[in-house]
Amino acid sequence: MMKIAEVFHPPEDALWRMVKQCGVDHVVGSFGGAWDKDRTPGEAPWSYGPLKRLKQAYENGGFELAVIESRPPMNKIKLGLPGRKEEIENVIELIRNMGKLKIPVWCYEWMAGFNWQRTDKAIPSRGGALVTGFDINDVPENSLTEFGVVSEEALWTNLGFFLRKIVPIAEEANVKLAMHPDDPPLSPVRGIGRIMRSIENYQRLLDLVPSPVNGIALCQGNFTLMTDDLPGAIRHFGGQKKIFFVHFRDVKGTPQQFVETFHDDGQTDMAECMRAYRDIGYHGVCRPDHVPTMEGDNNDRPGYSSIGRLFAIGYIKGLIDAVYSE
Ligand SMILES: [Mn+2]
Repeated sequence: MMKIAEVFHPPEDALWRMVKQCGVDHVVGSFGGAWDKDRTPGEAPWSYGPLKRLKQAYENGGFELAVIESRPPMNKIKLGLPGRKEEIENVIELIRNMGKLKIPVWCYEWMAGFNWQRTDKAIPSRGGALVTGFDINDVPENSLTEFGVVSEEALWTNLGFFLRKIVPIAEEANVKLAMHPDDPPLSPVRGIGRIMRSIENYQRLLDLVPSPVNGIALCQGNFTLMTDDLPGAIRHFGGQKKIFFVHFRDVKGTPQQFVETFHDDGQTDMAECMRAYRDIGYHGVCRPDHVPTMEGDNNDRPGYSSIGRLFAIGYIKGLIDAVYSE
């Protein structure tokens, strides 16, 4: 059965307890932060000690660590720049330590230069709740980054190089590699190619280095912009046993122009998605991912409002109960 997780980092706070009160028992972990008083200067957060203490901190709060969604620096790997060898060594250390600690899934992504992009992070939605959005017309034309123009083929080449190094390590450690899509799923953005942006390209990823550990973080907000048939895509990849992690969320619009939405207010048939996860036998976790900022919360972290998360958890719990009892 699909399980719900939330993402936060130690130390335990009110959000942890609210999420626990909603009946959530799993967490998506992120490392770093000043909470770890035992970390020695120069000790990487992905080394064994800090990772073990991270897992323990979550367990002390009543949460099982299901996924790591942090990454060591990887930009040189993605761009094929000098120094990528050291970056790959860090990823190898992370994967091996996750294996030792039995943390089953690592969520990574292939967005070079910069991560998710929005052109507005305070768009009024239902009842005045605030959501983020993207409009290609609001991206300045001369907005190249310091990395200049980066081709999609270069990104594929570097991804293949990376996977041929990492997949054998992940197989040995029994850690699944879950590739998160580009957000927005559009190419290029600011001169940098984006390859994790279509159903076909995801199939190419899986075929690039075939392995039971080479798979997908199915972020619905992006995948639903790639296809008119998201449930069909879930069945397509789920049939190959390639979905390792789910971001359960929705949007309205196109890759060029979209806004995020409440879970019950987007363009996707969420119930049919849940039926697809049920039918493929998905037993991993989902997390709500981006949620609207609701009354009573500030918009300091757009997409991660505490109250918005509670609505999302309740919605997903109801959907799970309904669909799995059909
Ligand atoms: Mn996502």
